[in-house]
Amino acid sequence: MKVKPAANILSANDAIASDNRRLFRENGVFVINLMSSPGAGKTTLLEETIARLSGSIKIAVIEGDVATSADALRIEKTGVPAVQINTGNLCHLDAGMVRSALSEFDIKSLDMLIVENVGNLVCPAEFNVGEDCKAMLLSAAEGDDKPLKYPLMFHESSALVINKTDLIPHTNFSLEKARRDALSINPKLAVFPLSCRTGEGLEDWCGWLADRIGENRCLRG
Ligand SMILES: Nc1nc2c(ncn2[C@@H]2O[C@H](COP(=O)(O)OP(=O)(O)O)[C@@H](O)[C@H]2O)c(=O)[nH]1
Ligand SMILES: [Mg+2]
Repeated sequence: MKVKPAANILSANDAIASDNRRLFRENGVFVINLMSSPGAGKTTLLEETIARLSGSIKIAVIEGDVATSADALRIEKTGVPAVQINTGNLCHLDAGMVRSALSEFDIKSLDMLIVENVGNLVCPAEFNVGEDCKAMLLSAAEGDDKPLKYPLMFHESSALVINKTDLIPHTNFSLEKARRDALSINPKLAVFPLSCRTGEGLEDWCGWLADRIGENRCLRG
């Protein structure tokens, strides 16, 4: 029986991720890899972000789920192109899967490609897909102990969205503890507490994204 060491799988993935990154750079598209546990609100955040940014920024979305096209259908309703990847039993998207979806888009016309990863707090952080940055969503309903229990996700991300702040009064979630613990793992994290339900805080998050896209345009001419 042949056993493939995990290190080989990761380095094979990194080689494809480098190719993806080159393609994104050549075409001037900013790519963000969005990660969270299932139900934290990734697709809702994308719907709200698209509603605020798609007037001035050309966006496309790759949706990763174990099964169904439900999330890609939700995104298509916003008017933004979306491709669904079903991973079967796999708990993350890898660079090859993202690569296989790219032919569905006119990459050159895009400012930003958002990859919504499979809902999982472990594996997505281990696989680069060629993104410029990773962002992580934690919802108030999940508990404020998650940064310390799943540190890699927080360590690898450039931004942390703390979603469902409207639910905080109904939980024992401490925004301050979640923020403090996340920053202890990664002091460079940009933290955005917000509620996709009420809209509170969404402006700051969208402003951060727009700034990243602006920097990307300058960098790539
Ligand atoms: N109360 C509340 N519910 C939210 C918020 N954001 C998302 N949800 C709900 O959380 C559930 C999961 O959202 P979804 O976007 O599908 O999560 P995903 O699995 O991470 O993509 C849905 O029922 C959403 O309506 C929020 O800010 N507040
Ligand atoms: Mg989703």
